Amino acid sequence: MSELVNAIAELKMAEVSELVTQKLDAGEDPMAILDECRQGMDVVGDKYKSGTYFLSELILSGEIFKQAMSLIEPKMESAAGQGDAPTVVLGTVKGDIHNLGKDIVAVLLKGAGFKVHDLGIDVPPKVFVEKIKETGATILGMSGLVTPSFDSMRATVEAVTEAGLRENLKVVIGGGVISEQVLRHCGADAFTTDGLEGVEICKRFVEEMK
Ligand code: B12
Repeated sequence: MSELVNAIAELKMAEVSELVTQKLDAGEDPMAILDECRQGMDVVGDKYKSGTYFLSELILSGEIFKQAMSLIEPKMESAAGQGDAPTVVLGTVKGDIHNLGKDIVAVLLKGAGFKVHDLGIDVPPKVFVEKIKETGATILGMSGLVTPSFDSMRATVEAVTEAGLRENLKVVIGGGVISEQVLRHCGADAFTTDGLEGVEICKRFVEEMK
């Protein structure tokens, strides 16, 4: 386990900031630093699952991650490259309040030239539908980290279909717990557990829709 992964896993806020700053100053790839932070969060998640950590530690880990992100984010926008691309409606689905991963994806997509409408967290299907109608978005990105979010994603895809919008819309879902099985369950077009891959998927969508 790297020093940074360990510092996050051990919830050492000051040490995390110090290590991230050192790495950025040394010219390390911001995405690689982000990935280490993400690995640290996975360890926190495992500790929570096994009963070593409780909700308070989970909350603290979120704050530590946010602080690390505030240092990494300014360096990230150019990491995904520039380009011309259409509108993405993005949000964390109903019943889920995890926003850290979604926020990263928003930054990466913007960096890649996409216009992003971020609806925030706990977003009901009809709010996604309204925003897609309003903006004419051709890509829908949904984030979900808890099991109940799978049904919300499915309900959102159904709502979009009922509104007659599905034909001209590509749907990508993401989040640490998302899998091929979830993809099939909710009827999306692609899934990922990695933000940069999410950007590549959206770029692919653009090519496919041409
Ligand atoms: C931090 C955290 C919290 C924080 C969130 C703070 C915040 N502001 O987001 C708080 C404390 C609020 C929280 C609450 C809860 N949490 Co929580 N949490 C976590 C933890 C430790 C880290 C999540 C995280 O931010 N990771 C870092 C980000 C960067 O990674 P990411 O989200 O995967 O995002 C990346 C990719 O997946 C992708 N991506 C993400 N979204 C999208 C979307 C698109 C469109 C694309 C293309 C890509 C993409 O890009 C990102 C960058 O690479 C995870 C453990 C884990 N291993 O994930 C548990 C975890 C997700 N939580 C869990 C649980 C159970 C809960 C609670 C139910 C706890 C409780 N008893 O109340 C509540 C849920 C409340 C709710 N209704 O949503 C479980 C979920 C288990 C399950 N399968 O249901 C986990 C897995 C922990 C565990 N192992 O048990 N949590």
